[in-house]
Amino acid sequence: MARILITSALPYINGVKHLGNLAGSMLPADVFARFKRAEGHEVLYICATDEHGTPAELAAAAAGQDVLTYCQEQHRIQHDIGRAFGLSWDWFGRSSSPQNHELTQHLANVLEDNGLIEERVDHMVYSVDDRRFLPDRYVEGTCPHCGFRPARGDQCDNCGRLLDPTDLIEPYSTVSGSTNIEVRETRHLYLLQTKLEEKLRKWLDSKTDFPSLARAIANKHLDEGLIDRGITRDLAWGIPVTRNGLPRPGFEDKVFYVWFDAPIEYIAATREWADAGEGRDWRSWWRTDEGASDVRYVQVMGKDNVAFHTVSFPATILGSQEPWKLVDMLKAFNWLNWYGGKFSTSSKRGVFMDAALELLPPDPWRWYLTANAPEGSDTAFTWEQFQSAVNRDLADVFGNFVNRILKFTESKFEGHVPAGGEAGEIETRLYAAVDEKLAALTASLDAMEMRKAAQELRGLWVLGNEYLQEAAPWTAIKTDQDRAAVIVRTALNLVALFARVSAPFIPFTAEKVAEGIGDAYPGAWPSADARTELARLEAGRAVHAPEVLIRKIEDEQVAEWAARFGGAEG
Ligand code: B3M
Ligand code: ZN
Repeated sequence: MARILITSALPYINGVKHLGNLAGSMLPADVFARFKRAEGHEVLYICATDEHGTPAELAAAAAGQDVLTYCQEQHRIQHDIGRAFGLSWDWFGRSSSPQNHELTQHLANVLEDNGLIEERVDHMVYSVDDRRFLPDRYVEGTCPHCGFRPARGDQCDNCGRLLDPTDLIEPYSTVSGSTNIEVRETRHLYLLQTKLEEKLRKWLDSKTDFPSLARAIANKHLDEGLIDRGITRDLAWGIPVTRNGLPRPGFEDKVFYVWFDAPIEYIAATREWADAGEGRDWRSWWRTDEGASDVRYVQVMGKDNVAFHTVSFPATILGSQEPWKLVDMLKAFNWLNWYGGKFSTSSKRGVFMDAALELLPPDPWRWYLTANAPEGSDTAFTWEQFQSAVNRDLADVFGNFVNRILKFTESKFEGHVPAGGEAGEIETRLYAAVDEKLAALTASLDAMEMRKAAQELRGLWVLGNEYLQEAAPWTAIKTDQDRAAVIVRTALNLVALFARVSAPFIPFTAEKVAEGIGDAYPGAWPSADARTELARLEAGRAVHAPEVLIRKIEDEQVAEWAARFGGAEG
């Protein structure tokens, strides 16, 4: 049994996330967490809302709320929606927690003790009309690298480069739209990443089992050359800047930059988890001198977050010279797009997590988003693809198999697992095929190849249908009761097996199936020994067909949703 720490990128507090956010971080992390728990490992899946920085302030202002109230409300909302989607976080924290304040200030302090933080006089974008500095997203303009407009002050959404607000061409304030903008002097703390370049490269070179997307992005950022990064901002909302536990003179109106404190929240959230329950030890997950060297740490995120997790955050950790656990496996995703373009919060383009659950239960979404995860490249959501994934895979292949055999058992064997008979040649072939698919499914999940894993799972379901088709219990029962018993027993065992291996993907449906078959949920992950796995249910066990497992999506629904949420025309 291993100890596995999983974190998914922390969703920004500024409103309910869209399906693309879900598909590229929280959902795959959840599938992996459920799989690893089923295998019997000790898993800790940590997430949190990312509450600081300009997005929070801007969103609170737009909602007409003070930022504290706004964050509290939005945290609860995101928590509840995540749970409704079945996200099995062990803790869903808040980056504004006292634990994160303390740890962020601590790390800044040791970085400075180690000569890696420096105060610099900086030139920052200042809005004369708004009478304030405009950090990060308070200013937009044209990207100096690719010409995209509007690029945000912290990053260009088009070319992905990290930006400094003063880099922008023809900047304007997002507070007022004013272009009456000057560059003024202000003091900030800089993390001297240039001094850490060698250490970072050495560390990254050792991460040979990072999947290719993560490695490519990480190397690109290192090769572009590291720069010293400002880690404070002229903002009111955030973690106050201290030195040795006291307010830092000259920094009373400044806070740490959101991207400095957000990844630290992975650790702080684990501490929130420990503080909230008896007998929980956060240090054994994070301190390599207190047990965390045995932990396998897996991070999941969208591609735009990779640089922060392979350069900035490791710079903080390595620079501290304290024994903190670093990531072992970083799984990154491309974009899930909405038809040809992007999901967009402001123009209400695409489906958001709350709206999705008003249309359908979580499992159809979970299945589609996993089976079509934007892994190798960006992927586009379309209603037609979604409908087909739900109707063909879930309803026709999975649901149909489960219902067919359970209904048959109810009508011909009084709803009990039948006794008698010996497995024959068809079963022997089935065992071999199931062994192979199970091994492939397990390997894909281990490698976090989500699309492939979903394909292998679907392949298992197909084997069930093919087996029923070939063995034809409805014919056998007319002439050979024992033969029919073997087939039905084997198929019921397949149902039980499917419930266990489908649970990470479609937990709510899997639970109904497990209940129908009288099995514990969630069951243990099966061994790749189908002969044993398919002889598990004892004869005489009562089973029943569950109520509608998967409802098919009608063409009229697709038309209605496409009209309501926009689609091809967008
Ligand atoms: N909140 C950005 C995002 O949601 C950011 C991730 C933080 S991870 C420490 O894409
Ligand atoms: Zn650009």
